[in-house]
Amino acid sequence: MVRELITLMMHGPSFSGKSTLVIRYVKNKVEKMLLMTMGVDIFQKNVSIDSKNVHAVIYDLGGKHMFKSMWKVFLAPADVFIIVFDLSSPKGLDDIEIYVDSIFSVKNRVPVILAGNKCDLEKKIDDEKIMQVRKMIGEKLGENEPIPYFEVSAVTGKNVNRMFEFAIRKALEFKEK
Ligand SMILES: Nc1nc2c(ncn2[C@@H]2O[C@H](COP(=O)(O)OP(=O)(O)OP(=O)(O)O)[C@@H](O)[C@H]2O)c(=O)[nH]1
Ligand SMILES: [Mg+2]
Repeated sequence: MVRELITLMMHGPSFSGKSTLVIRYVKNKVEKMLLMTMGVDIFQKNVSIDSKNVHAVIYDLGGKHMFKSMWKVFLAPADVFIIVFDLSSPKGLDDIEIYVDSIFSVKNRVPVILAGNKCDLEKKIDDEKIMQVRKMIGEKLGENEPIPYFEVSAVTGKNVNRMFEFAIRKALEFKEK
């Protein structure tokens, strides 16, 4: 069976829940005892989307700034990025531009999706701030529109499958162009 290879890249601040989201999607379980990702972890999942068979390779980057020099190495093969931030932290979006700019240091046209995680907790970031970031990334991509946005929870599973499937569709479209 022919499978289309898609590379998804999880990026964004440490503690935003990237690894918890990936494990929720790939293994359908909540891993509560995770340590911070030391550099990168790589996961794989076979999925069928719109009657296409996809082999999704998911790079889960460590968000700590000490891994910054490694990001460049791993970012290159991405067909789509999911930038995750923590909705429950007032500082969740504060240094998001560091992650955004690291993408554009290796790529200039690639689908990017923004994910506000931990929507099971009290929301501490207002919609206006989120919209600003969506527009800022859209502009860097040379688009007039804000980038797509999902509010998700790795703990309850809300919107997790929807978001990953959306990302895979975007990646498939991108590769077909
Ligand atoms: N309440 C709640 N907690 C979450 C959720 N997702 C992750 N967490 C918690 O947030 C913390 C950080 O999660 P990780 O998945 O390790 O974060 P990360 O983004 O991978 O962090 P780095 O690997 O350092 O970049 C952990 O204590 C998780 O249990 C969520 O949706 N809701
Ligand atoms: Mg991690």
